[in-house]
Amino acid sequence: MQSDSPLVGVVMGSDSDWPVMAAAAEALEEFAVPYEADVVSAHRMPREMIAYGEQAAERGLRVIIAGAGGAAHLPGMLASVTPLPVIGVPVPLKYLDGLDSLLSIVQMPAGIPVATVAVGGARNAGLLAVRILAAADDALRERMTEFQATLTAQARAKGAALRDRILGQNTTKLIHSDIFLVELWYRFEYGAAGGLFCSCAGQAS
Ligand code: RP5
Repeated sequence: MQSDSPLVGVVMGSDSDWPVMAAAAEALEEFAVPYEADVVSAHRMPREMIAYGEQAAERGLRVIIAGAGGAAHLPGMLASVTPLPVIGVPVPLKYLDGLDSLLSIVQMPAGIPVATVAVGGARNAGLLAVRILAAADDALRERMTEFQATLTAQARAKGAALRDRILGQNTTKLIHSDIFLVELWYRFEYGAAGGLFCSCAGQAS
């Protein structure tokens, strides 16, 4: 939930990043982790961006999720002025499919880490922030473990459904090939008339 005492700051270079970044906020809400969301542009409001990074820890934030597109300097610049863990989300723009954003965020120099998720991977950024907080919070870690168990159950159910579907197709193929063999035998035993009877019977079934 958006909170007066947020633990996670979800920031982005522009409100146009929100359709991607909203998934990070949703993940935090699923785990009832208080967060704040805002636009903090590295290029258009650099002084405010630096102030945000410098004050984040003393304001009570514990993790920053920063998303940006194109020349995406926001996550790295925030990481350079805060001791908090920063998770970078490469936001894909109209050109270059987000590769520009990814490379701008991921290629940090030694000493200033940014944990970069996949292009458009804001949900994982939210889940990673939950895991970071959960490392020192038993109840939150328990919820993460339960969440992971639901993913396992879903994946198993998908496998079972797929196996059923394939089994169903193979059974149908077997039934068709059995009908074909019976028809061949009828033709052999009774000639064309028998074969005609069997074809009709096969179609009727
Ligand atoms: C980046 O420029 C922002 O993070 C956004 O992805 C991109 C475009 O911003 P707008 O022109 O839509 O404001 O800094």
